[in-house]
Amino acid sequence: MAVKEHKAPLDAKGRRFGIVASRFNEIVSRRLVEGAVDCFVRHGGKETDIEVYWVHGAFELPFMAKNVAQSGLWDAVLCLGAVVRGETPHFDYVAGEAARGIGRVGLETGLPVVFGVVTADTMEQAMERAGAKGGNKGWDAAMSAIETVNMIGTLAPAGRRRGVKKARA
Ligand code: INI
Repeated sequence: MAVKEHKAPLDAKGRRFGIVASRFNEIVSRRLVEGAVDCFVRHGGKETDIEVYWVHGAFELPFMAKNVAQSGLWDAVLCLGAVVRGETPHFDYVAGEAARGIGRVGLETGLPVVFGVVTADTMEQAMERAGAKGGNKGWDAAMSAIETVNMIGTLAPAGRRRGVKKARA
């Protein structure tokens, strides 16, 4: 096949990530943050190039993520939290708004803004998805951010992409 494919290097060296995490179900969120930082460092990033902004709950993630993205300080923003159905009569609203809002922030700001929110039926399930062995959604979110940031780097300058001729000097 002659089609050119792009695969981004999974290298976090020199990158800066802002994490927005929710204090609601903090026991889960903390483990997600740890997973994300672990992934970032294992791929060449430095702990001093990652900072965490805590908000009340998952519903507040998109709002804070937008502000963090617009600060110009970060290459990507990770949104981490946990919404547990068993304890949340309005589970669908909180989880739905968080997912929709986080997606929108990425599109509006042009920065990779990744969804690392665990949605689970029980606290036990949520903890499993924030674990060390059986997978950690914070780790996955960091992987996705590293890959997306580096994929952006594979693009040609905007002028060339759109077929716009370079202005003569
Ligand atoms: N926020 C969460 O992050 N997880 C939850 O499980 C949850 N529950 O159970 O309600 C939750 N609620 C708070 C919500 O995110 C907002 O902070 C709150 O409604 C104020 O806007």
